[in-house]
Amino acid sequence: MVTRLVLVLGDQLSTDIAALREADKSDVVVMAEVMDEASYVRHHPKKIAFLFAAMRKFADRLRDDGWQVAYSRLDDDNNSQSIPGELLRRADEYDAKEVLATEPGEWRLISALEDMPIPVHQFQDTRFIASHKEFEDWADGRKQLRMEYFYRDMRRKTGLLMDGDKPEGGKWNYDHDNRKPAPDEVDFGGPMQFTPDNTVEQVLDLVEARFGNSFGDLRPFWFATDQGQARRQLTHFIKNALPKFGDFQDAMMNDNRFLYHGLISFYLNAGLLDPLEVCRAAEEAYQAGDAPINAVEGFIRQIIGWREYIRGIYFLEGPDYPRRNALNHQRGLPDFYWGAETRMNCIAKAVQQTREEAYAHHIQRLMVTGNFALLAGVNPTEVHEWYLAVYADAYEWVEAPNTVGMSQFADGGIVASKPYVSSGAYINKMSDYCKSCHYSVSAKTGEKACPFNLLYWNFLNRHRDRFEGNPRMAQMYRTWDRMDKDRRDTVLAEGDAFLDRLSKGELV
Ligand code: FAD
Ligand code: DLZ
Ligand code: SF4
Repeated sequence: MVTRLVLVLGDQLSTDIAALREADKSDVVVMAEVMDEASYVRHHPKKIAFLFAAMRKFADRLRDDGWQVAYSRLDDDNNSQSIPGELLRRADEYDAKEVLATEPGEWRLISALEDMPIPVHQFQDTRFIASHKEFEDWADGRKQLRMEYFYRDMRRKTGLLMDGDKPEGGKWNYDHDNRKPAPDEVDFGGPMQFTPDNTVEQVLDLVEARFGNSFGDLRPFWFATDQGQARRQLTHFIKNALPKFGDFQDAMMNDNRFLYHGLISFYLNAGLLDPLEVCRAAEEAYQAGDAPINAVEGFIRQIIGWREYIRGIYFLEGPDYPRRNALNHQRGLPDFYWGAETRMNCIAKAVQQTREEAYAHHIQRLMVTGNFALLAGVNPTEVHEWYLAVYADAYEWVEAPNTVGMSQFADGGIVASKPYVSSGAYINKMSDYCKSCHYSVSAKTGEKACPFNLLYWNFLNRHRDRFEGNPRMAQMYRTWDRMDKDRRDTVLAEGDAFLDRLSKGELV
C-alpha cells in the first residue's frame, strides 16, 4: 500500500481536522516547527511558545490515538526549516507519493503547497460554519457585504438562539443593551491561568534562546496548551464572565486588561476549541437562566457572525487583500507601537498590555492602536504586519480583514461602511485612560490637546473628497464647517505640527 503524508499545521490542532478525517492510520502525520513559519513576521514569543507547546502535546495525543507522527522540532539537526521542505524530507523518508492537507489560513502557504513537486490535496477546513462556496453565494450580487445579514443566515443554519424560524426573544441583535462605559469595579478575576508543565517549560527555554530578542514578554506564561485546558477556560468564562460580556464589551480600564472577555481566540484559531462547541455552551447558559440574552446573543454574534464573515472576506478578496491601501497612507509605524515612550496613556497601556500578554481586546485594537494609526495616516501594510506579529491569535485570514479592512479602511470600504475614527471623547467615554494622561481630552487645541482630537479633524479634512458624500459622515462635516474659520485653521495647523513631530520621532 502507498504511504501518504498527512500535514497538520500549528493552527490545525483538532482531531477531526479535514486531512485527518481523509486519512487512515497507515498514513504518516507530519508536524513541523520551522523557522519559515516562526519568522515570516516577528511573532510575539508567547505566540510561538503557545503554538509549539500545543503542537507537541497534540502530536502526543495523536500517537496515543494510534497515529504515526513524524514530528520535527525546531532545533532538530536535519530540519529544513520550511513546511514544503519538511514534507519533501518526510516523503523521501517514508517513500510517500502524496500529501493530504487541510487548506491553510494564509494564501502564502496555500500557494506554497500548490507549488510542491508532489501532489498535495488541500481539503476545505470544515472547522468553520460557512464554506467558501456558501460565502461566495451570499456575497454574489450584493452591493454591500453587511455582516448583520450574513450573521442571520448563520443563526438560521446553526439553529443557535432560534425559536423556530424566529430569533430568540424576537430580535436578531441586542446591541442596544450592550456597550456600557468602564465599570467602577470588575467582579471577575480574568482568564484561567495554567502553570507550565515540563513540555511547556522545554518550549519556553527554546523560544527564549531563539526568539528572546523579539518584542514581547515570554514569561510569565499561562496559556492553555491542550484541548482539556482550553475547555476549562471556556467553562470558567461562561460561568463567571459571560453574563456581563455584553455590558462591558467595549470598556477599557487602566487596571484591568481582560474585563469580561472570553480570552478564547488563541484556542479557537489554533483548533483547541470548536466554534460551535463554544456557542452551544453560551446558549446553554442562556437557556439555564444563567446569562441574559444581550450577553449571549452578542457573544454568539462575534463567533458565528464576525469571525465567519471576516474569514469569508479574506478568501473572497484574494491574495492581494493584505497589501491594499485605498487611502494611500504612507507614514511609517511609530516606534511607540514597539514600546518606545509615548505620553498618550491609552496607547501606552494598550501596547504595554500587548507586550506582556500578546493580547488586547477588540476595542483596544480598533479604537486605540487602530484608530491612531488610521488618523495619523500610517501605511496599512505596516499596521497589518504589526497586528499579525504581536497577537497570539493572529493568522492572516482573521487578522488582515480586521486590520486592513475594518480598522484601516484600506480596502476602500468592503468591511467597514465608514472609517472607524474617533476623537478622544470616545476613548474617554469608554475608559478611565484619560484621567491619568499627560494630555487633556477636553482640550481641542493647545499644548495639552489630546492628539486624537487634533488628528480627527485633520483626517476628515484630508479625506474630504472621499467621505463627505457618505451619509454616515455628513453630520461630522457639517459640524466642522460650522466651526469658526480661525479655529479650523488652528486645529489643522496643530494637527500638522503634531504629525511633523511624529515623523521626526520626537516624544509625543
Ligand atoms: P471576545 O471579546 O471574548 O469575543 C469572543 C470571540 O469572538 C473571540 O474569541 C473571537 O473568536 C470572536 N471575534 C470577536 N470579534 C471578532 C472579529 N472582529 N473577527 C474575528 N473574530 C472575532 N481576532 C483574531 O482572532 N485574530 C486576530 O488576528 C485579530 N486581529 C484583529 C485586529 C484588529 C485591528 C481588530 C480591530 C480586531 C482583531 N481581531 C482579531 C478581532 C478581536 O479583536 C479578537 O478576536 C478578540 O479581541 C479576541 O479576544 P477574546 O477571545 O477575548 O474575544
Ligand atoms: C504561526 C506559526 C508559527 C509561529 N510556527 C509554526 C510552525 O513552526 N509550524 C507550523 O506548522 N505552523 C506554525 N504557525 C502557524 C502557521 O503559520 C499557520 O498554519 C499559517 O499561517 C496558516 O494559518
Ligand atoms: Fe488617549 Fe487622548 Fe485620552 Fe490621552 S487624553 S488617554 S491621548 S484619548
